[in-house]
Amino acid sequence: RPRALSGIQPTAGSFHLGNYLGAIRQYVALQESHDAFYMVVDLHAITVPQDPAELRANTRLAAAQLLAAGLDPDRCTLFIQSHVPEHAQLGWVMNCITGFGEASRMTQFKDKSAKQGADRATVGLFTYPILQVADILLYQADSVPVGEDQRQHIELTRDLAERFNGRYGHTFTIPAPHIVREVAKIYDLQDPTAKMSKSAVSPKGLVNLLDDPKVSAKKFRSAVTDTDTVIRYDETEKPGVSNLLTIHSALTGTGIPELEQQYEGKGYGALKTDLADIFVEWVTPFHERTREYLGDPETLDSVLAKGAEKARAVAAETLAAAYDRMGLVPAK
Ligand code: AQP
Repeated sequence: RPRALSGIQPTAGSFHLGNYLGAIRQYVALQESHDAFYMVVDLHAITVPQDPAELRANTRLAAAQLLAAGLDPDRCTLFIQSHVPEHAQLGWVMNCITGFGEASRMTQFKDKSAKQGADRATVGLFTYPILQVADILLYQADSVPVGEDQRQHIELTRDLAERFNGRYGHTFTIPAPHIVREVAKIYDLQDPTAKMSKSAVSPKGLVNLLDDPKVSAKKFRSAVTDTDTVIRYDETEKPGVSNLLTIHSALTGTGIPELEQQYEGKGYGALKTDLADIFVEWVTPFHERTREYLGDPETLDSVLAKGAEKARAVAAETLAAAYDRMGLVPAK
């Protein structure tokens, strides 16, 4: 079976709807066809300041949400990144074959450091895409399910894998991004030209999965649309309506043309109210399942421990091969 690998940050506590539709749903689907590895990337979370107690709690919460979303420990390997030390080790190797200019071109760093202020951004934040390269290459991943915002990092991964293979002989599988076009970028409900993001300007545009469903329903009902009245998919002219149609279609499985027909002659209010209801219906059992996993720390720990063991076996083999090819003397 081909391999799939992806990671998600525990930073915000709750995942948001963009994370779910853009990435996590694809994690769940790929369990069926791939030998899949998924991790909570706590080492990426510490590239920005974190409160230790919150990070600890959010890491477990992230794992619980992934299970609640449908990851099945019998069909995939779920683990915490820092439990597999090879990530940091191969990350260093990758740092050493990346050009400074090349790393400087990563747009996510530019955006995130601009938000924090250039002086406050850490070197860790700067090199985080390179750690991500190591995350992917360690597992010889063929496919990396991510949202559109990660495309550039997957390109970097491919470049570095090819560079390493070219210099030292074939060591790494060249991965491809698995980006599902329809849901690759879910937009902010208040600013439908901006990506839905945990660092949104206004919390009103961000739908957190673990918020009180009533609060989220209200956000859908007050989503920004336009001054027209026709419900039609048009990303350029009608970004707000198009985003709502995308979310509706993803949650119900109804195609967008069918939705356009269904809402012909109806106002935006109907679409927003329906979507609020659809979301609440979907998210309520998700809350229950998350609570169940959190309430059973023994099971959660055991899933994560088994996952780390399986992940380490693969990661250690890849790291040893990379070290050897580069000329590092193996320890006796
Ligand atoms: N709006 C989105 N639409 C589709 N996919 C998205 N992803 C994030 N936002 C959207 C995808 O979710 C996965 C996990 O993301 P992450 O852990 O890297 O978190 P992030 O990208 O830092 O999330 P945010 O909310 O976008 O954070 P900030 O505000 O810090 O940039 C990834 O596969 C990502 O593509």
